[in-house]
Amino acid sequence: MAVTELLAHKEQVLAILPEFGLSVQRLEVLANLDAPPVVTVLGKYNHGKSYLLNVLTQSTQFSVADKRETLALQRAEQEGVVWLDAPGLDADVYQVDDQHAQQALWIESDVRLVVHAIKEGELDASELELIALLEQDQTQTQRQFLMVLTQSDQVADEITLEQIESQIQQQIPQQALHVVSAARYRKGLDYHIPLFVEKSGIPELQQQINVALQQVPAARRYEYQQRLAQLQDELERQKNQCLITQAELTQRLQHEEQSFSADLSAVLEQVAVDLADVMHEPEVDHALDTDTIQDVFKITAGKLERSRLQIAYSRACIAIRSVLTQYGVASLPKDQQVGAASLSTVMVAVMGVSVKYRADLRRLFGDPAGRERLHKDFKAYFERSEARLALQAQLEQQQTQIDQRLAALEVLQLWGELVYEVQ
Ligand SMILES: Nc1nc2c(ncn2[C@@H]2O[C@H](COP(=O)(O)OP(=O)(O)O)[C@@H](O)[C@H]2O)c(=O)[nH]1
Ligand SMILES: [Mg+2]
Repeated sequence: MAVTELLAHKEQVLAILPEFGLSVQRLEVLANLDAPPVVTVLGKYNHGKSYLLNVLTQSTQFSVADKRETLALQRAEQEGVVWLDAPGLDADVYQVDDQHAQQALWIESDVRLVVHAIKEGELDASELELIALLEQDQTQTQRQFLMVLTQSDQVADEITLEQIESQIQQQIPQQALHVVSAARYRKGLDYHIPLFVEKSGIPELQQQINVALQQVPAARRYEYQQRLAQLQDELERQKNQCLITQAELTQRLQHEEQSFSADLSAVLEQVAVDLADVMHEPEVDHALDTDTIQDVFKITAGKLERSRLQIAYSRACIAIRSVLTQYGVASLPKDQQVGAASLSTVMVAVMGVSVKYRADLRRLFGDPAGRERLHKDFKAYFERSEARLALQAQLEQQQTQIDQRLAALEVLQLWGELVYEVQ
């Protein structure tokens, strides 16, 4: 039941936290409370992993050879414990069957036995790297591993053995070393020589493994909670980051709107002041004079007045346009644009194509209601300007991301309740 729930919702979590794929897979394993504990041997090939497993399981089911034998995972279940023989740790083998090794190492196993043949001397870089990872993992998740130095019978004398052992101890001071000879143990059994069995180190190792196995249920519970908490922390962190970005965007939107409004009002007021003279109704308005055919090449009072109005109007337009340009409100929204670029400007859309008469100027700029209408119209185009819409879209995107993270957090909450009743 619980495992099914995990499977049903894990994609929702993985979609947001793809880098936690391994952790989610491990959670799935841990969610299966009835699963038997899993012991895995790890180490370089030919160091005696399979042989050791055969001895520990008192069987011959793991294939032993002097060549690269174990390429795939081999598995045996015995008395409620699953034993896994992982492929060799060596770089080339590791690449071929990396999947299997990773699966065994990080996803399936509860107890790891790191096997190193003592006759090979010190641990090499790849072994040390693995041990560092395992130490880190153990600290974080309480998942255990044991260091097993095998084939002790292959070392010439006791002094050499101790020398190598102390060298290795210096390399990994935190770890207890379990020195064993699986061959000696087997010989002891086969030929009924108890001293060989005793001296093989295998009974002590078995005991240590048993201790580790007894701790598995508690360790699993701890690991489950740890991993869940880690995912939760990451989701919370991301959600909070989105909230901060969202607040910043909202503030920016508000700030820009206020400052656009203020600048626009200021320029419209200034235009009204600048045009006051021109808008003032004279006793005789020559602008209204109609010119006759004889006046074509003459400078008339009507022409002079009309050009005065037009120049004043142009100045007003330039002042307003500079504010629009400053806020990126030069062109119409895409859906309103027409073929002629000049007609696609916000100025033309709001002001009309031309203004010739004093009454027009008064209507547009002189009357507070006229200025208010201009303000409203320009503001509407401001709200639909490209930069503004992009900001709005960003804001919505943040909300989507927040919602996704909240939903994933609910899934995790459920995982906690379903499996170990994590609060
Ligand atoms: N003398 C001796 N040989 C061993 C011992 N353990 C393994 N071997 C031999 O070492 C070789 C490699 O062992 P194997 O278990 O296949 O190594 P793996 O590749 O790590 O699984 C085989 O020939 C085994 O017989 C041991 O304790 N003593
Ligand atoms: Mg093997």
